[in-house]
Order: sequence, then C-alpha cells, then structure tokens
Amino acid sequence: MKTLLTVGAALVAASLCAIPARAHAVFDKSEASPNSSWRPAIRIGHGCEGTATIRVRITIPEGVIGVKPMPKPGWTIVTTKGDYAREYKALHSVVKSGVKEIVWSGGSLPEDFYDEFVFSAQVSDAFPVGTTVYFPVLQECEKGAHDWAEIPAAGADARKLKSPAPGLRIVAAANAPTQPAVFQMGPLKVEAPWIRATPGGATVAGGFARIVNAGAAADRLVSAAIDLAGRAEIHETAMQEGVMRMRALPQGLDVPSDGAVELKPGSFHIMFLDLKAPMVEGQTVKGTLVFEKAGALPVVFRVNGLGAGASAPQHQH
Ligand SMILES: [Cu+2]
Repeated sequence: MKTLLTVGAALVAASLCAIPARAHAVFDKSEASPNSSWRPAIRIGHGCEGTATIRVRITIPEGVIGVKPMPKPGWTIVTTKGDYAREYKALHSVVKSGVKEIVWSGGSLPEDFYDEFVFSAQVSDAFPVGTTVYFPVLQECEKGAHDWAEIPAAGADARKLKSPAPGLRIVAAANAPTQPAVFQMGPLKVEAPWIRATPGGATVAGGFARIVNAGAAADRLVSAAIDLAGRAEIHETAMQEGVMRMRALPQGLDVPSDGAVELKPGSFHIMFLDLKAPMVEGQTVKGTLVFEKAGALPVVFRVNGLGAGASAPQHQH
C-alpha cells in the first residue's frame, strides 16, 4: 500500500512540475532534433526499498550515436561498444559503431539524495519528428532494483506506466538555419528554399523560394528536382472564376533582369510529384533548380511545418 501511494504521489508531482525527488528515472533534457547534439542527464530521484543506488545502466537505442559518458567522481564508468545497424553521418564524419550501453557502478547514492548521470550524444537522422525514442535504464540498489524499461504502446500515455523508460522526444529544429539558406550562381541568388511537410501518404509537395536576378538579362526557371521526388513541375496558383486553381507552367517561370520572383503558397511554386518518402518537418532536402541561361544550381530545401504559409489552398492533383 505504501508503495502504491508513493508511486501515485510521484505521478502527481511529475505532472504538475519537474520535481526531481520521488520521480521516475527521467532525462533533464527530453527533446532534441534530428542531426543535433544532445547532452542529457539521467535523473535518479530515489533508491529502491529505502536502500542506496549502487549501479545504473542505460541502453542506447539504434540511431543515437557518438555517445560519451561524462566522468563522475566516485563512480566507475564502463561502456559497451558495438556496430550500428547502418552508417550514420555524424558532425564531421561517417560512423559505423559506438557506445551501446553505459554502466555507472562503484558509487553509492543514498535514498535521501538525488543525482544525475550525464552523457553526450548525437541524434542521427533515423527518427521522424514527433516520435519518442526510449532508453531503458536499470537502477540497482543495495536491496532490490528498478527496471525503468517500460515503453508505452503507440498512442498510450507514458505517465500511466509504473516503470517507464526515459524518453527523448524528436522535435523539429528551431527555425535558425544551420547553414546560410542562400544559394548563388552568377547573377542569380536563390533565398531560403523550402518545401512544405507532407501529411502521411501524400505524394505531392510544394516547393518555394525567392529568386533574385541581379543581372542585366532576364533568365527563366525551367525545371527543378529533388532526389525524393519522381518529377517536378512549375505551377501557378491563381483565382479562376472565383476559385483558387493551379496550373502548370510548361514554359517555366521568368526571372526578370534586375528583379526578383517569389515562389510562395498561393502563388508560383514548384510541385514535387511522385514522392518516394514523406517530407518531414525539420529535414533538409538536397535538390537542383535549373535555369535556362545560368544552368543548374544545387540548393538545399528546408522542410517546414504543414501550417507554413497557411493561407494557401491545399494542393489538389
Ligand atoms: Cu501545384
């Protein structure tokens, strides 16, 4: 009965605010973006059966790479390394193997104290935005243990679990681009190219950018491509008989001399068709814009949320 009451109190505390004491084993930083570094601490808020914690083991899921534990005074750290299921692009290299498990032992964390076990890692591109990745933690004490390994079923509430594994929620990168989103070739400059994220199963996506032409001669956007689309067309959305309609511009889109043209929702856009994979918010997508005179310009599109440019009508093809 006492145990049940304790767990109940911990659930209430966890849902009201982040009080570390009495809580489950959780991460202090429980959100990260694909292709970003992440430096979490596992918070251990209580012992087992009133006894001190003497060993903490965390299992690193596939797709979380470059893991390095931070040395912890009074504790011995042992890592287990192994091959990943595939290669991952890390910040400066391609990695094929790394730490899959960390064990802290040899220390003692009394029941009445709270501590954190810290490591650094990189979140790869393996996880779609909106998903949660779980890290089973085994906490062993002088007497008894807590196996924080429960993973909620799809759609279920993790807070209802008795021993939930700490989770990392994958979120879209903040809007600050990690690279300058301007691509230049001769007199042409393509600014902030982006693609609208697609809902599940959609096979078309709109592409947008501002194209500036500083030259004395007009040019023309004649085609576009991304690896993940079977083909692309240049479209215009316009009012026709009181209805917003899209039409293809088979001749392409003029970029006037010493001027600019804006591809934006509700107006000119690139229509990527026959998508081979969904466009996931926060992703970047490599592609090419082809101009009649200037030729092919490689660009990187950023995938923005479904709500981006929300005033535009939905594409209907
Ligand atoms: Cu279109």
